[in-house]
Formats: sequence, structure tokens, C-alpha cells
Amino acid sequence: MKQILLAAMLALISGAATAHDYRLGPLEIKHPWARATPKGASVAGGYLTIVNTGKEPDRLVGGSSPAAGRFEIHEMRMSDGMMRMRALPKGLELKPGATVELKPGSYHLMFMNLKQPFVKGERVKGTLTFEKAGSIEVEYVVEAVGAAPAQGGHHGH
Ligand SMILES: [Cu+2]
Repeated sequence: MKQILLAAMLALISGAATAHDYRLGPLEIKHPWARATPKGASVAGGYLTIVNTGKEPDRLVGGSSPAAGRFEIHEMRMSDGMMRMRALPKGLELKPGATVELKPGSYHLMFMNLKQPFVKGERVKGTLTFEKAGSIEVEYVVEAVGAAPAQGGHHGH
């Protein structure tokens, strides 16, 4: 009996360790990841899910990463029959109770002026800044170049 309990506890602990989620006040930040870059690439996309469990709206207003000279919040949108991306200078609104998914083909984070390639399996550090909740340090797990776990349009980088 004791051994079964121990095994169950170990499973719980390792499960928690791989979950890779963060919490900042009422905000849950789930599984930040970035796309691995081919040689010579200067930009990489970053993705994560934010859940606002609070009763007040908040806003993702920016961030930074020591791995990139510049960091922006982008959206992808169809215009003139083409997928284009643009920076969101005011950031991304997080309505109370809303889940906002940053994923390929949609909202995403943009690491620009990369200081080194993003290599699959490594982690990239970064900071995310929210209008009300403040700042938090997160780590992005780097996944394969072609990784696109979510459905949606193809993102060029
Ligand atoms: Cu972009």
C-alpha cells in the first residue's frame, strides 16, 4: 500500500514538473514555447496561452528576452487574400474569464534580431509584462521548426 502511494506521489510530482505553467495574480500562463529557427534566421515566433481568471480586464503589453534584440506582440490577419502580420502596439486585451491563445497563424510573440539560433529542446528565457498584473519571467521551450500543435494558417516563420 505504501509503495503504491509513493508511486502515485512521484507521478504527481513529475507531472507538475513537466506542466510548465506560470501564474501571475489572476493570470495563468500556459506552456510558453518558441519555434526552432533555421540557420541564419533573425526572427522566431513565440506562443503560449493566457487565461484571465480575474474579474478585471488586463492586457499583455510587452516583454523582452535576452536572446533577442527586440520583442513584439503580433497578429496574423488575412488581407487582400494574403496572411500578413503586424505588431500590436497596444498589446493584447485579456478580458475577464477569457482564454487567449497565441499560436501559429494567429496572435504570437515575435523574437527579433536573434542573438543565437533557437535550438530544439533548449529553453529561452524571457519576461512578459502585463498592464495590471506586472511582469513575470518565463521560459519558452523550443520546439521543432515545423511544429504547429494548433490548427490554423501557416505562419511564415
Ligand atoms: Cu510575427
